[in-house]
Amino acid sequence: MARFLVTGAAGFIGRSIVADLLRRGETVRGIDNFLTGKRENLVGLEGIEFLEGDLTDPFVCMRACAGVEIVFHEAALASVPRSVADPVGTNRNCVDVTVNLLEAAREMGVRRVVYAGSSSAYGDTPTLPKHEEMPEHPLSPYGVAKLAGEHYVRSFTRVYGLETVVLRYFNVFGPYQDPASYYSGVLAVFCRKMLAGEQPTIFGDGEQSRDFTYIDNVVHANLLAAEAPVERVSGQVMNTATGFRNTLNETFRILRELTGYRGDPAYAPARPGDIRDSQADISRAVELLGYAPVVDFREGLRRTVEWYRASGIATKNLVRSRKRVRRGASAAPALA
Ligand code: UD2
Repeated sequence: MARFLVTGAAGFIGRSIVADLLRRGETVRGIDNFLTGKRENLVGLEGIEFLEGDLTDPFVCMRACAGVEIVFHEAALASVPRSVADPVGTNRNCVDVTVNLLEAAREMGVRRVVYAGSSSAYGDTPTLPKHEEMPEHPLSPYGVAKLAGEHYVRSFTRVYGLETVVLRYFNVFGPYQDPASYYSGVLAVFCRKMLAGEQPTIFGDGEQSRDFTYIDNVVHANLLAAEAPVERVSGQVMNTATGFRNTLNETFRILRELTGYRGDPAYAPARPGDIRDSQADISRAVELLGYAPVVDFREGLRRTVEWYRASGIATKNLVRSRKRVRRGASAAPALA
């Protein structure tokens, strides 16, 4: 019987948490419906008990939670622009799924749920850095959905006594992040394109900034959140980030050095729902979890570029898109 359940186990963040748990010798169950998760992300994770299933089905949630002590809830339909295009799908895969999972966790006697929140909950408030006491003003349907999930999570602590921790992730990046969709995180897209010698596009003037957080920091925070004493952390919301920020223009310049790309970026109009600046105050996670970033932005970018280079993803996509062009097909809309 598995001690841990990781939802969204075939996604970038879920698979990274699973890998760390396995390294520690833990027993792990993973679940994914492959809506955005990738089967190839499960390679190397053969030690887990894997369920293919959709958490919009309450019975699937019950099966997933059976016998489990701690849940890391990473499953979601991420992306601000995707939520602008499909708010209903985002709500279903972020909010409905979370309520179903919490209800199953309660019924099946799960002790603790660690929830993947999002910095998008803060929305476009000018105050920097963002701290957890600030009123949230989510702008995109995605931000609203992730915040609604947080409220459900905290309600299940107050009303039913389920132990919960909300970690508000700030722009996570690193190995295994899907680089091939229009909805992919910007750093994954830029790494793929720049390694393939393709021109990346910056939406807006490039002076928007993010607290880009390397995946190892997020995995570290999750493990701390699972282990921390209940009286200290249950029902709490904590930023999970580095506490710094970089503009996209700065980030492009660092990536140019790391990838060897020689061109300039293209600029296109800003995307609707986009937030200008984001930077976390991480003092609450430091105080309550003993959290500290383990890998800084630049080192994280270096490792990420090396991973994409070694994985051959950039070149594979390049070959595929060249074949499509030769066959006369139009570029697949999934490729950013
Ligand atoms: C939001 C959340 C983040 C996470 C993520 C999940 C904020 C501040 N952050 O990330 O914590 O939940 O959603 O999807 O709300 N961009 C380009 N070119 C591209 C792709 C993106 O310029 O090819 C821009 C984009 O317009 C934005 C920035 O890069 O200004 C970051 O975009 P993103 O999609 O990587 O992440 P973001 O900030 O929406």
